[in-house]
Amino acid sequence: MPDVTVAGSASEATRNGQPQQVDVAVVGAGFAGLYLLHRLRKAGLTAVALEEAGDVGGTWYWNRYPGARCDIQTIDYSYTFDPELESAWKWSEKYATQPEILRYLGFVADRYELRRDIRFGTKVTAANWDEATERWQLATDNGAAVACRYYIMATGCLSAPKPPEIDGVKDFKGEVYFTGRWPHEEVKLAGKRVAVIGTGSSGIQAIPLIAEQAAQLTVFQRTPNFALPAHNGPPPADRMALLEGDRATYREQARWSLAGVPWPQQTAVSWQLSDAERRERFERAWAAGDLVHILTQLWADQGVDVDGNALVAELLREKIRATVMDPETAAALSPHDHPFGAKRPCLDTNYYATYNRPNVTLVNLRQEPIKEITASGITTDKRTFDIDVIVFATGFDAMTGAIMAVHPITGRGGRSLSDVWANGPQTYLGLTVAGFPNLFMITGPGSPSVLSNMAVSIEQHIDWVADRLIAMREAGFTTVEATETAQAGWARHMADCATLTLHRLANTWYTGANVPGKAWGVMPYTGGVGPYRSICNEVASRGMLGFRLTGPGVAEQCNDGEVVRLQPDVRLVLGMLEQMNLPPIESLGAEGARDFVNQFNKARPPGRPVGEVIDGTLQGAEGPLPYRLYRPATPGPHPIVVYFHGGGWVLGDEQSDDPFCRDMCRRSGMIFVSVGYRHAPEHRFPAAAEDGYAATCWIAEHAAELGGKAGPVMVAGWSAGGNIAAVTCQLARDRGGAQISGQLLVCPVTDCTFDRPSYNENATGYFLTRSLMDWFWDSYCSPAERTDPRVSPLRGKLENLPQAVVVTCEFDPLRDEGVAYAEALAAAGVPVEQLKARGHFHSSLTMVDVVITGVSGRAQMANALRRFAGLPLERRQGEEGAAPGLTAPPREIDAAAG
Ligand code: N01
Repeated sequence: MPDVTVAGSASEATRNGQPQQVDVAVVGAGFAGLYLLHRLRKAGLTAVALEEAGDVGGTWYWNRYPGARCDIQTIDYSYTFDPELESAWKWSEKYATQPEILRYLGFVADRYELRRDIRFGTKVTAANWDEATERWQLATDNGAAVACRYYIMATGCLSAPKPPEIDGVKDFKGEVYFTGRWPHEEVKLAGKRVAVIGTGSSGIQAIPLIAEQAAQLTVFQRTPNFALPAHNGPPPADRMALLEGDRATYREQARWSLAGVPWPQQTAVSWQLSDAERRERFERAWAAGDLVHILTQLWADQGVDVDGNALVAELLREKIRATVMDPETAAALSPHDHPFGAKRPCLDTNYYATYNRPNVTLVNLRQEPIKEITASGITTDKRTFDIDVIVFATGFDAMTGAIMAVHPITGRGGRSLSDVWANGPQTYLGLTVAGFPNLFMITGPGSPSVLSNMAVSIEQHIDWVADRLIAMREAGFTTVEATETAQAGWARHMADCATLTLHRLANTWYTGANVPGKAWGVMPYTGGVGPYRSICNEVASRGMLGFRLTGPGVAEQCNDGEVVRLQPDVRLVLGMLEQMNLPPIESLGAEGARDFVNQFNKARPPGRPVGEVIDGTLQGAEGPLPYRLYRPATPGPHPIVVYFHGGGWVLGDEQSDDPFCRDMCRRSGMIFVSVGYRHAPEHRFPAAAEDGYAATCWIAEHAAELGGKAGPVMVAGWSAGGNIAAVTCQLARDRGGAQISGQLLVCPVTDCTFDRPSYNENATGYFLTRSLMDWFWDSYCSPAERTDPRVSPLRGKLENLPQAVVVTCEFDPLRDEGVAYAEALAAAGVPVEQLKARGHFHSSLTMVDVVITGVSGRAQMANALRRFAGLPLERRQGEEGAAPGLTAPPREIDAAAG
């Protein structure tokens, strides 16, 4: 039962001078508010929506400027909760106009009789959590106050217009319009001198139509934006066929996609495609006129890699140059200051061609900033423009503006949301805020929202919230509140996701940079709609993880914790592996396991091109061994790194870490020689160790022949290869050569005991299991042999070893023995740097182009190698700063290392 069974009507409440009592108060009657009312009603909860506007529509009520349309195809930008609603409405265009979308929302409001629970012309002016009654008290500017158990902000992400921050706006005597608050009556621009300030989506949609009416249009542009033609018309036949062929599957795919529109995921990365293939894909995307298409269908690295992105950005600039006749104007319209997609790109109709009209002038504010607005026009620091009408298309205080417009929102202990968010929004799942019980935000900061098809994200949020309210009612809970731990964990996960994409490289409204004084940070969740949905589902299925629930007569429930501790791409990889339901590798036997690894490796993306790859043979401890050499494209001779692959002394070969070797060769500018050492169980201990040592000596002796620099070599290895690299350093010290200048040990095996905590914490679920390690050890050596430093280097003498970098991953059984080795090296006076990869698993750093969050870690490793070789350090754009999840070396280890 709802806790307040009688929903006092507003008029009744006003008459009594009492607040209107409801279970749920909703702010806003746009896309979100309407569906929310419908769902709450179906759940038997009493609700009222408070809406400042005179009718439903939200952003579509206010944004009536010429050219206003959606920029997600309308068949996708629709409600999907009711198949009958879907068949009752037909969109006339691929991208519907604002009036048609507003009609649709009116149609929905009528169909479900929603208006009777909406108080129009009513602004919520303050919201206060009353601890005594455990209810929110809302003040309004029109009619009765509202008291409710749950307070839900359905206020939209782009609904609080941003003031233009230009001196003199109030002095202007002509007409002034804001795209975000366009008048209902017709605005007559014919014969007038019009200025448009702002070239975001609103400006870009409005400018071509204003140019057709105005005598003279002057566009004041601060930052050029990427736009591509919408090619509007009827809904495209191919997408309609997909939808109508199997509507339920289409909608479900949208819900689990990255952006909320079903498109397949691209796997080919830019450098795997020829120029002609890339151009062909680009032209197809250009012709499609679809933002989601061009943002997701070109090549897999366009949104995550600066080089992959630069290719599409240049193709877009080429289109601008081809359309705009005046080269200076074309140059001014060409964006260079942000990666494509990092700032919201636009869909246009004749935007660039509009600048070829004789009545249109572009003013580049980067060259001549606006000094002031005067009574009769606009003055830059070079010229004065006489103007009759100014249109401000200057955007919004996005994501937080409309939430904070209700002020104050006071939570537990009288804390105000504006104080809590002073340094940027803090949320759990973008839905809730610690300290603000029973407050929900639909598509709030921290959720996919504006980086997705809003219709899909809105439905997901509302379904999740409504389902939780129903479950709470059934269990007798009356309050729900995010914990600080969960919220802090979400902030970390948000930051990890943001590091994956290029949004962090642009100053945009996504990051709050468009509003002076606003805290900077990527506000929407960049991890994708499908992953986000699975996380929300996980929170619910794990007993409302990260929430505290209370109620009269029921025991408090608080299942505290962080819902995502893995790096976002690691989570996806492990999820995919789990779905494959693979048999344990150790159950396959050595041959079966090798076949499996070979098949697995064949399916992964090939490594990046390097200058040259040569296969050869070198002399091992007891005979010839294969090697593969990777040479950088830069002029040599290069320093040499002897590399040992992973595989538990049983699996892999000199080619099995191919993408990693290529990547490290490119980044470090060094030759990598990957050694095919002998494997167990055919060749047991100490075959691999002795081969490692012999191969290192051979490579050092043949450095010049291999095209390398004479002098010391370096050694590197991953997993069991890290073990061989560490052992090789000890043997080289004890046997008088080869000369080794540094060792890079990535998740190395260093000791034979399984009793460190990481072996228990990460025993299963992270691919390298405890049981697999058991099998590896059994295959390689007998229990009696295991304490020999040639397989447990931690038990060896550690003084006078080459300087080292030891990399460990949080979710790896081998983590603690790696840390122990680094600490022991440091204690023995060896200079050592530790890199601890937070949220990563054993294979993270070698899964090049799959685990993208490993990039910065590899950049740091490459720099360490360069340091070993006495070369200057390298920095690439987009990889600066702290590595995602990689902490800097603990200072005490550095200090101990002297
Ligand atoms: O706002 P914006 P918008 N002096 O912030 C400039 C959605 N939307 O309303 O980039 C001079 O993008 C500012 O310059 P700069 C869509 O998600 C969707 O256009 O800050 N210029 C920028 O050029 C979109 O992204 C549709 O340097 C000033 C412009 O004003 C979001 O809403 C349609 C200035 C603002 O661009 C916002 O779009 C419309 C100043 N003081 C909007 N202040 C659809 O198609 C700001 N600018 C669905």
